[in-house]
Amino acid sequence: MALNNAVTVGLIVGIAAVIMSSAALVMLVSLNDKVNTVIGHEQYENLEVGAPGINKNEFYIFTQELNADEEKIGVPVAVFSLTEIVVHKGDKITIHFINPAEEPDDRHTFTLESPYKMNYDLAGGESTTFSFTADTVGTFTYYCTYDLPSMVGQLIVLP
Ligand SMILES: [Cu+2]
Repeated sequence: MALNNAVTVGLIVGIAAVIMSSAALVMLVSLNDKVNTVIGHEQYENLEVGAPGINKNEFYIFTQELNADEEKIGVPVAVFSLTEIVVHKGDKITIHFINPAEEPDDRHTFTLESPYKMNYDLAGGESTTFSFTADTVGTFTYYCTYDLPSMVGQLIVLP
């Protein structure tokens, strides 16, 4: 009889333990889901990782003539070294625009239509630095007036 009682108590304790650990597991899983949701959301909305030694919203753009036969290919073979600039509305952007060509005749421009209307025209060997505020959200193509349609990049202004 004493043995039976002990077995019964043991069984009850065992069942209770299983129920409690299941409940704990369910709570843990749901908590984990919540944490993942929060982390996932923050990663999507806010996570930005820079690189050592660079200032936020400061960009270096070089012009480059690719080693290719322009006549044969049929389009200009010059490019911008940086073809995508992603910023947020209200950011003050600084661009260092550099034309490292040996020949002064190898001109390139950094040009944007309205609302960011600008046109910086550099001879080979010249460089310039300019700043502006990203006050309009959207995607804006910057281009070189001498090397369309191929010498382009995109300024992307997020909300
Ligand atoms: Cu160009």
